[in-house]
Amino acid sequence: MAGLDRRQVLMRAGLAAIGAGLPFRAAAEDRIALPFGNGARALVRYPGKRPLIQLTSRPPQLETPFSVFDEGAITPNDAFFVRYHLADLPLAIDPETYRLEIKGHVERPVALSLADLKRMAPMEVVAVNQCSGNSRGFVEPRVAGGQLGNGAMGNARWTGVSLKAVLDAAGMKAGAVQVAFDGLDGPVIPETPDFVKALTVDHARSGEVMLAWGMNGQDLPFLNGFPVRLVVPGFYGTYWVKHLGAITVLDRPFEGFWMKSAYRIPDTPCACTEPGKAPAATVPIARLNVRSFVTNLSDGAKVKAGPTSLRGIAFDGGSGVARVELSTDDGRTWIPAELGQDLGRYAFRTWTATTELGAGMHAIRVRATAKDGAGQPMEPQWNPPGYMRNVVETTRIQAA
Ligand SMILES: Nc1nc2c(c(=O)[nH]1)N[C@H]1C(S)=C(S)[C@@H](COP(=O)(O)O)O[C@H]1N2
Ligand SMILES: [Mo]
Repeated sequence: MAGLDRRQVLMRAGLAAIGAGLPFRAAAEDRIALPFGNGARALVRYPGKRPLIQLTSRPPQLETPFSVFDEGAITPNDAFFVRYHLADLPLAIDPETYRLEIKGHVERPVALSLADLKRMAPMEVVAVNQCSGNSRGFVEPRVAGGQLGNGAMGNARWTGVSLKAVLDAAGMKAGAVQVAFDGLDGPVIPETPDFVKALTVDHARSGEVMLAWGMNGQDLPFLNGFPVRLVVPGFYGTYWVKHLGAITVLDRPFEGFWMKSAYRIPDTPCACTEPGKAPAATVPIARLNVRSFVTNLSDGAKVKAGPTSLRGIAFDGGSGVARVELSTDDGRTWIPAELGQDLGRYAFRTWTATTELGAGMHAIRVRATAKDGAGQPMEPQWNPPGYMRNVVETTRIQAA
């Protein structure tokens, strides 16, 4: 393999292994149990990743072990979760010949190389990518779909160019209403609809949506969208199209399966329905709701009685975290946590608190309130696809 350095050779070999659908199965002891029925999972190691929790192997779907979120506000690239819908992954992308097409309802269709994109004015944002179905495994009554714990989320510093600048290079024509994004992955059988997502023209031109090639100061890992992915701060991961191949400006709303039929939520203020009930009307999923987690103690942990340090993370869809509070008395009283460094309104916000725990069992509840006033419900809300779970989380702890 002339012209390739050792790292590239290793990467090629790893990609070939992903393509061959190798199970990457770890030793039998490398298994964990997520805390719900049928929660037994293998921890597997993919190229460029530390051992992650495997949901499926074809396509690869990997969840971040929750302890990673206690390492800091930034989720390391090798621990970042992976989600694909389609098993035909674009393993042979050559960054030299890669082109991103901008076409459709534009004055001048263009095909930009990675070098072209990197010559444009760069921008950065720290933002949370969270799958709509994160935490679905906890939903009761249970719903169909990937039974995820809380690890289908991550927070990274994304580097790239603004989508607006790229659209301006092609010149949108009057009458454009939406912009569609197609990744280079595809279905293995032609009956499966290709993964294409769309944003409104106003959102696409907001200046916040990015074409990112960098993640935490490095190239995007292959499994997180190499060489270029969409970053839609504040919006669920489904819009963050990986391995971007084509951007198409449309003069009518996009009607493809992944917008029209999938990733839709009840058109109600809570995005919820009565458990078991189908919604009367649905809309495409959009912004993240507010969530918070304890990261340093897991459910069932044992601690020494006395002052106990707690820490964790909180985030929302872009208004920013106003406050985080803790309760040890089933939500009757709440004590404020101290917020950590502010990495921007789309980022994880770390928090710390100390509480006095006498000997015995304790249920620690954590809730965040966003700057737009939104909070978290004490009781879980339900919808048929199991999206947007944001109940106040409870961590049971034994102090002795
Ligand atoms: N090309 C492509 N992009 C995609 C997807 C996909 O299946 N193919 N899945 C989306 C979904 S549903 C999520 S949650 C995020 C996950 O991003 P990650 O794999 O980098 O964690 O990718 C999004 N982008
Ligand atoms: Mo997702």
